[in-house]
Amino acid sequence: MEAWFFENQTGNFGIKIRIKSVLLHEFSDYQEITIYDTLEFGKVLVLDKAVMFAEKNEFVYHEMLGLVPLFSHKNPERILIIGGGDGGVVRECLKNPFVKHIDLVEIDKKVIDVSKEFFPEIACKLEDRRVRILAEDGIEFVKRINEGGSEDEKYDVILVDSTDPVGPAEGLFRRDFYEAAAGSLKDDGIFTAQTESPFFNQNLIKDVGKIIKEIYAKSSLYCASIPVYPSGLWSFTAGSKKYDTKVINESYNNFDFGRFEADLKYYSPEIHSSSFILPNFIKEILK
Ligand code: AG3
Repeated sequence: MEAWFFENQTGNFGIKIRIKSVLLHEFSDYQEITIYDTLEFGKVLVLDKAVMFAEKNEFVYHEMLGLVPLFSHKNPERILIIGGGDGGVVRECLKNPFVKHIDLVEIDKKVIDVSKEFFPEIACKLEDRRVRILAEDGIEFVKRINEGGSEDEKYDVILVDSTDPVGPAEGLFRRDFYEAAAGSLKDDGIFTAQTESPFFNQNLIKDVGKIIKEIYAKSSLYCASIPVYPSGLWSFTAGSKKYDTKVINESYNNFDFGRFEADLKYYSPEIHSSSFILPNFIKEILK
């Protein structure tokens, strides 16, 4: 008998993926976690009925969230990732030659554990000595640093790898979080968050874009295509205190991107700059 997984991506639209088997189904303290083995995309991680990634195309999202901000920063040594317990963004950040330390603050330890077990190629760098994993609430974490953190504790780059703005991630789309995150960055820091679909989440993109523009000297939005996400087109919003995130920093002039050829399946210097070229309807959202 054929078995299918359905995600209702909006009230009126969804995707279905034919599944071979259910590898895991359980409830953590925060959410429902399901892992399917599928015919088209390999293993798929689903949180609260929303697809987080599929093995066959996770590289797009993880490379674009991890590498665009890092390669526009002169020397991103200290990185904070909020969410991202699967380790995909950690794996990408460690491709940047300057990274010395990554704090991964994931509220749901269960996501980290199941990712290590079922997605070793994504979670592969979680044990790296440069990575510290903290199973706690990212909002509380940045508030603490913002209120009492020393300069050394602050970050060069903060990345938000969250689920949709419902359930545990809701607060990660709110102004108080964005302000505390900005206060947890160094004077030339860069903030980047995944900001959902330009087709289905226009209000969210508009609201987040407005807040980020108010907080940072420079703000921008870039996109990438992710087949398993709602509408397939995905957005990332970046705020920067100093650097232009649209351009690769001069400090990488001699960096050999080719040496990652086997590893970089989406990102390249050309993709970096072209992902900021937006169709008119997205420019309109940001006006
Ligand atoms: N985080 C963003 C997933 C959002 C997808 N939304 C949906 N399917 N409705 C992915 C986490 C990967 N590290």
